[in-house]
Amino acid sequence: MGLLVLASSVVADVKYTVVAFTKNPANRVAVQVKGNTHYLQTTKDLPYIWTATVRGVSSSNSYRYVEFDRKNKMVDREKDKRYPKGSFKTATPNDFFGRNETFIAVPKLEQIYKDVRPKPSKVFDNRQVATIHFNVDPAEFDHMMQNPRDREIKIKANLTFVNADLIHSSDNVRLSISGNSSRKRQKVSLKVKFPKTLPKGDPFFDRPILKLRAGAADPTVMREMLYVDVLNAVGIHASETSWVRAYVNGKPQGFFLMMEDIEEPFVMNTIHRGTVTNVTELGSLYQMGKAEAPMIYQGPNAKDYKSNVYETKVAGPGDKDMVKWIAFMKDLQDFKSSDRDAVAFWSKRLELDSFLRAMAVDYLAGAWDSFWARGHNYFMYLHPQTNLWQFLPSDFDHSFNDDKRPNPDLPYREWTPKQGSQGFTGRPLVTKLIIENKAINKMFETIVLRITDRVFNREALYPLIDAHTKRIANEVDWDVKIDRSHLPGSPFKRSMKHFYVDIGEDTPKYSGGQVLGIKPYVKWRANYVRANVGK
Ligand SMILES: *[C@@H]1O[C@H](CO)[C@@H](O)[C@H](O)[C@H]1NC(C)=O
Ligand SMILES: *[C@@H]1O[C@H](CO)[C@@H](O)[C@H](O)[C@H]1NC(C)=O
Ligand SMILES: *[C@@H]1O[C@H](CO)[C@@H](O)[C@H](O)[C@H]1NC(C)=O
Ligand SMILES: CC(=O)N[C@H]1CO[C@H](CO)[C@@H](O)[C@@H]1O
Repeated sequence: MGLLVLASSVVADVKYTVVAFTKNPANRVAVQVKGNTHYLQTTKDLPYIWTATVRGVSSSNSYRYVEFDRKNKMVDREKDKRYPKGSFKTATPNDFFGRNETFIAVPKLEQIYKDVRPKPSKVFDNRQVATIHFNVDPAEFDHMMQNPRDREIKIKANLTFVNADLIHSSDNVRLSISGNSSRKRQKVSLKVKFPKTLPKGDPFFDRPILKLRAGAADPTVMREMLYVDVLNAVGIHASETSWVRAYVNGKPQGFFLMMEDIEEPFVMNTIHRGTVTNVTELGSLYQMGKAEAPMIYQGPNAKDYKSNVYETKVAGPGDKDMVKWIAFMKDLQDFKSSDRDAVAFWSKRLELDSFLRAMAVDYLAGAWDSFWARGHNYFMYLHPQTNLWQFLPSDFDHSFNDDKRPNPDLPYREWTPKQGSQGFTGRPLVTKLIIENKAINKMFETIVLRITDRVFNREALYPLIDAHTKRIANEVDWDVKIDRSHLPGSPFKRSMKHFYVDIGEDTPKYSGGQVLGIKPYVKWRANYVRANVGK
């Protein structure tokens, strides 16, 4: 046996590939393996991707990357060795300099409702951190970054996306700043739109409109990822999510959460699973989130509604001037919560069960900037085949005890703000169905308890939170050290202390009031729900 291993390792060659942004453009990267140092090569087009095939080594040899200056003096050396553990044979994955764990295993949550995820895309994989590099005109980019509130600024960029298995370049993507309140901060979110998105033949693995979410309001940068993990486990359509470190013209831009934006390609590929490729076959899609969007009927005409509340993204067949959406709100207005046929009534209009699951997660995760509490951050899609509305949640950074809210002991009935409280106009889809109708309330409580028993609890979520923590800690550490002092907006004052405090600890004691961090929040909310819901 030993002889065999020896024989195979003697004849093997290994190709090493690492992404490295050297301290100086004249510097070179090398790999140290079996006591020897071998220089890696790069190309003019992709000067940060380094490769070399080394003879006479095997995948069982540990290795490490180093950086030399032009006088062959070593100026950097990876702190940690890389122990491949037989995970590749003749070529390393695309490694990243200074990060020895190219993959970190992430536990899977139990799939407790039907999995509605699309076919996995090569781009989204939360076991790894991808690198995105943008080549831009420096003056154009600077102009955009200095004017984050100007929504008209969109620049061209040439992009290269590198993850462990893939190197993909696209020229002439459209780059802009995205978000609303986050535009006030030094670290802004970005939007990337690939050219020729529609119809088929899209250049980025069917995910052509992406956001790089800065997480400027979330010191853990993890809340949205966790929220999507939970949505996936309970069978709600959600944007795919991946970690990325971004560079612009060779300089660090920051650590982001890359998410697909909810636009036509999302509906085609995620909801219709690629069976629809022509926009004309889509149903109606409405976006809500810029102002409180309570789904309250105010009249039969589009002009009866403020223009920024319900935004038509796609007008499906037979829909114009919001007629289909207004009809839904009218039905909601006419519905009496004492109706004994409520389930049948709503099952003809709404994907009722998935709406209830989305609301269960909204309440459990305490998403205080989402539909239930604020009327924000959701879409409604009228599926053209079933003719049912689908509730699609989006934007989850204000969740999991963000800003120390809500109190874990808050009953779900109080998650709807009271009439008359600051600007609140009501939430009939929640109050009439979930709170007041007996049959639907029973369905909702059953769902909340099922999710709490199997997914939203300490046992299931702590290992996942720990894996994400391990995965991103050194990326966050890199991010918080980036100098953003030349940018407008409120300073990005962060440290690793904020990161760990906001993730929080497994506190043994708690007796009402506020908790600090994602972990204790999950634990105490699950305990609260188990002790109080359905009793
Ligand atoms: C990365 O480095 C750490 C610390 O030296 C080590 O424990 C770990 O096994 C290394 N991981 C890999 C994949 O080599
Ligand atoms: C992007 O690539 C095109 C070639 O496809 C080139 O003409 C252009 O100069 C590049 N832009 C930048 C900013 O590098
Ligand atoms: C999309 O469908 C419309 C209506 O059927 C048709 O006119 C159009 O050519 C189609 N577009 C593509 C790109 O197939
Ligand atoms: C910073 C920023 O652009 N905020 C805007 C968010 O959206 C509201 C409503 O459209 C605007 O009033 C804010 O100026």
